[in-house]
Amino acid sequence: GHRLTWNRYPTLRIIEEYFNYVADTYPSICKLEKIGSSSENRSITMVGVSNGNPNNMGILVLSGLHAREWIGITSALYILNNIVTKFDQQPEYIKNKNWYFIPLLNPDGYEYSQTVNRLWRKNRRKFKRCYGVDINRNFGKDWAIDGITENHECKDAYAGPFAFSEPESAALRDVVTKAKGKLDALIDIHSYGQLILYPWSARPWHNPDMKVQKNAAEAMTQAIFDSTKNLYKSGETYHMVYPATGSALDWIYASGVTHAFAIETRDTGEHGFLISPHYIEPTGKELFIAVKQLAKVLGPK
Ligand code: 0X9
Ligand code: ZN
Repeated sequence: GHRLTWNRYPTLRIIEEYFNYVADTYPSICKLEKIGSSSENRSITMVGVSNGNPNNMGILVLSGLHAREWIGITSALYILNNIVTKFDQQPEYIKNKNWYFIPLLNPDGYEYSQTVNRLWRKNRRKFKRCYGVDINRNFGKDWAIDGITENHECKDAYAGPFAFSEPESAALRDVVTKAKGKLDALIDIHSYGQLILYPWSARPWHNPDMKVQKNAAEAMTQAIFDSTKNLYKSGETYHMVYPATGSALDWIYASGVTHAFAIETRDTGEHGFLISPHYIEPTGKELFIAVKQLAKVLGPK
């Protein structure tokens, strides 16, 4: 069994227990892979979900880069749970995909946010004066190009000493590199703002696939609105949010994943990171609607 419920935010232990549960209970479609170890030596886990069809396209569902964004992590778990436990009832465009779920890339930060400082954002790398690198500034596309995030280990958006200096970003890099050519889409789930974002994050100009992404993002916001009447907006990260260097989104897109999105979940700021567990289920539901819409847009290869 497992103790994951949608009534409260899970502890790290409950998340790990849940990973083992799905792998043990659905062995014909689910596989766990340890993709790395954090600086405090916790496992970073990927759950692969596939029916083994050799023509499947690949979708990476990522979350928990930022420790305090708990509702993003539960949303990824909600999507995973719905696909796996109701696999036979899913439409063909869901079943015929290779799903790569990494619901918690930053286990050290999450544990620290759960037990010590609710608003912790970074990992827990120890430096001389302070702790932590912002994993979503540590990737090797436009790393630290603003020249601000460098060399400030006490800042909340510290980019790290060099690109991929952190075990969490290096683990994700290796997964994407290894899956090369088999990954077609990324959803990197964050909170908050109700936004569906596409590259670039660090540059003010359009990326070459912007029209394709814009259409898919608008289909996702429309699908959410149609079934929940909740409003998400879409656009390029740089313009919709603020410039963000070295993001996972930009690096994964630049490495060949055309349909690359970051989603900022509920809410729009009323409770922000401190959103009540009452919203775990409705937020999970609308994220699942977005992911289903994307899988539908991708179609079969
Ligand atoms: O600052 C960030 O990394 C993101 N916002 S957050 O509040 N979740 O920290 C920027 C928006 C998302 N952009 C990318 N993922 N590139
Ligand atoms: Zn975030």
